[in-house]
Amino acid sequence: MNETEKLHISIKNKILPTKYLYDDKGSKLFEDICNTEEYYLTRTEKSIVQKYAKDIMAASSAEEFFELGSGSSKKTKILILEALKYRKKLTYTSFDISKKALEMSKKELKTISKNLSIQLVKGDFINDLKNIDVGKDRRLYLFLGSTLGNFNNQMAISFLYNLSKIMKKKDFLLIGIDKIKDHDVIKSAYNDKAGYTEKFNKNILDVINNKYNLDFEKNNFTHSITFNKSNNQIEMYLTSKTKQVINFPNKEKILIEQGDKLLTEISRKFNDKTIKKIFSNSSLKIRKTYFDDNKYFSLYLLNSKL
Ligand code: AVJ
Repeated sequence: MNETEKLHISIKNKILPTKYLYDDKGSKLFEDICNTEEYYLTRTEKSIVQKYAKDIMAASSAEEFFELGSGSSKKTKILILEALKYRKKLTYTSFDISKKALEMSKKELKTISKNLSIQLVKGDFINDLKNIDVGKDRRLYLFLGSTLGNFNNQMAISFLYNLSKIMKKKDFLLIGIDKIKDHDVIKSAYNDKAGYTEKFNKNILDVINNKYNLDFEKNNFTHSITFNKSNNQIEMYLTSKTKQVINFPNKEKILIEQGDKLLTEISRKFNDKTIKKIFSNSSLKIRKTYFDDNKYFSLYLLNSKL
């Protein structure tokens, strides 16, 4: 099956592939979301990193960093600065699907120190992880921002298990996880008043239009969010304002009814039990857990059991 056929089936099932949210424009918009008052995740995670940077670096004694889905690397910068207090040399690799994110990362880090060497790798962490160079040094993998929340249980486990397989005995993984909390607090994080989340969500249509030569019209959709209580997840949708037809280059058509909701992203929220189960099913062992006073967000430092 080719890519267009896959996308066709996906749209018929009312799902738009989440990865298309993160093109260059989307990565920039996500950065804007992180700076909104409503989006508590980034600043909370940053405060935990700040508070425990020394402990994280002492526990992992990392000789190099490898960040998955790094975005702008602002939080990782704190850890890099901590590591450079004790190390003469450090390599940082940023692995991201967007060239813009890699550039933002480079811009953030290039002036830190001549002892830091920066590598940029463009890739999709579901498909390209198996091809990365695992290195010889003690590596700290970083997977921050609760990006794991984008994956359903099965995908989360297979992703983390694959990571566990490539981790050497002495390597660590630092992962950021958003926790279950007041549902209104969660919902407003995905519905900021300034409208960055709305722009971010609708941008997926431009990305798909360009890539697949389709004719989605942004103005025919509204941004909508629900909190699915049985799965403890935010679901982000584009809801159709009208009955409309999407035309494919091969002349196939998809009919979309008024009120139809196209799912663009899930963002799961975890409790200790649900996340621990995922880690143990992925052959990962928790070494340290860090959190903020409100217990809004957690960082876990893990080893591979394989
Ligand atoms: C980058 C996947 C962690 O799920 O909170 C923010 C993406 N989507 N607002 C999240 C996102 C809408 C974000 N992650």
